[in-house]
Amino acid sequence: MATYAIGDLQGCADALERLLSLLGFDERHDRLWLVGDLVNRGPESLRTLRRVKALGPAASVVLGNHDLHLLALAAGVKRAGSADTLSEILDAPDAVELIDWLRRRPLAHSAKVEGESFLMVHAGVLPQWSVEDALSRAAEVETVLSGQDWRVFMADLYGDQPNRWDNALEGHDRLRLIVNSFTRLRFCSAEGVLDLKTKEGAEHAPLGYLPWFDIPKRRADGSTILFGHWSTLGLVNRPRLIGLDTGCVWGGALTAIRLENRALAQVACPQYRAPG
Ligand SMILES: [Mn+2]
Repeated sequence: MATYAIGDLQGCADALERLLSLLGFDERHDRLWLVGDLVNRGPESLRTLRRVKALGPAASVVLGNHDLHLLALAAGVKRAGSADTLSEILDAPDAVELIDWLRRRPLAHSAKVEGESFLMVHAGVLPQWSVEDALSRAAEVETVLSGQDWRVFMADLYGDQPNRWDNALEGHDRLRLIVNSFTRLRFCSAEGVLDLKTKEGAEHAPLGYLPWFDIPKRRADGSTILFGHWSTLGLVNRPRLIGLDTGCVWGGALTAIRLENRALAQVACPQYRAPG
């Protein structure tokens, strides 16, 4: 049995199949961890979503910002942008099942693999949060998103404020900051103020900000954190940190890492260009 973590798919179903073949992945024995952003921008979001859902308990998935965007479109609280490639999902005969499955995925996933503790999120973990804090805050959102009133929650999800964690935050402000931290974070200050504007690599940190994982005395550093979302950062493979977004949909590569021994596997991906 092997446990493989794979970076942002963004609808690149062909790359996923090629990578699974390269790994010799066997869903009866092996496990797949996916860092989120299963869909959007790429060519085959519907095929990708169906494939991952069909893996059942063999796949552990956390939600990314593009997955949430799909949920917002399905909830009718946002309109598709020109670069979105999600209409085939919304128009599919199994759209309801796919959306209901997706909104029941977590924001954070933790497990031990051969004695090592791993925590998987899409983008980042605020430096003020321990692993236990992160899991309990993720659970607050998961309860709402998997419940009856998830569309109401989606309608109030978007925005960049508040931009700093405070345990006294309540209601949708609290949930919005939790979601932004897990699914959009790249840079923050030592005090935990989020910068949600800068999308370039680590050398482009705004003054007073650092990549979230380089903030000194980060409280969740007892677990190895797996994340994606940051394609301009490229592959990160440090003692307690693994970043897996290697820009598959942008003509980069799709990367897998075997958690038992950190063996890497990659397939090259053609840059997707939308027709027309
Ligand atoms: Mn993302």
